Amino acid sequence: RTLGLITTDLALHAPSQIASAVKSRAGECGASVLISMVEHPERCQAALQELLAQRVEGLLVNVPLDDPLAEQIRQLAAPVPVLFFDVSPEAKVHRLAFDAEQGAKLGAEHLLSLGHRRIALLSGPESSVSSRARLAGWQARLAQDNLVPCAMAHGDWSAASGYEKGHQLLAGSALPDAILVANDQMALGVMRACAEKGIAVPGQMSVVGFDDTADSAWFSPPLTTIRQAFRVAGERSVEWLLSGSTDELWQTQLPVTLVERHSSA
Ligand code: IPT
Repeated sequence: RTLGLITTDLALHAPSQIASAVKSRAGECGASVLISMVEHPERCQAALQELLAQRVEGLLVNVPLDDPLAEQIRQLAAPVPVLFFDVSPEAKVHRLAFDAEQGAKLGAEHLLSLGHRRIALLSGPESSVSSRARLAGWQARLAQDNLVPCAMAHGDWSAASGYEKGHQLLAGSALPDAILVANDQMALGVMRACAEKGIAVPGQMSVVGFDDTADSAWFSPPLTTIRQAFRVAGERSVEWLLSGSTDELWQTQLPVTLVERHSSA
């Protein structure tokens, strides 16, 4: 049995950990996985055609896609079922996704409970569905306490962009108390920027990430973050595709949790 995975850049930690989980669970089930990596969402159709030509019997798509493109891919693939990881809850497609709103809320509430009020946001790319959902979640939670972010920037998920945008957020005369970062790789870059400016984490600045990828416990200091259980997502997705009951619309939200380590105080 053969499945297909269309994924965004595997050099990023989260997609590579999802791909790894998909591969191992499929292997345990005696299935193989053909992986196609796309640099741009518009390349998904071509990747889809290639995988269909190789007779995959189910497809996983981990590329941030707006609703119309996701629905188009579902139609092009039919009758082969397609499960999406990174689409909005409104898309009429099979979806297995983490609760971005809850994750954002947990991160913001953690900082608020520590007494922080000057909170800066480092969001992901505006083109990403999940990045927009995390940003909206942060803003909504801050607004509940009548707060607005003291500064804001967008990175591209990479540590390099976290470093560059981190320096931007730290450039003003009044420093933030804390920074909410949309993923752990960017948080790594932010902590490097803090170190270069002699700003102590967590003494002078709290940093909270999002993902809890395998390396995040080894950052210095170990990163406080929102855990998305990538292994569980990979496993559940494969199990569903191989279950043979993929006719009914399947939309599952996976919970996220706050992992308190030492980058926040
Ligand atoms: C999302 C990650 O949180 C982020 O760090 C980045 O790697 C992004 O993927 C790449 O698209 S997780 C996704 C399943 C929403």
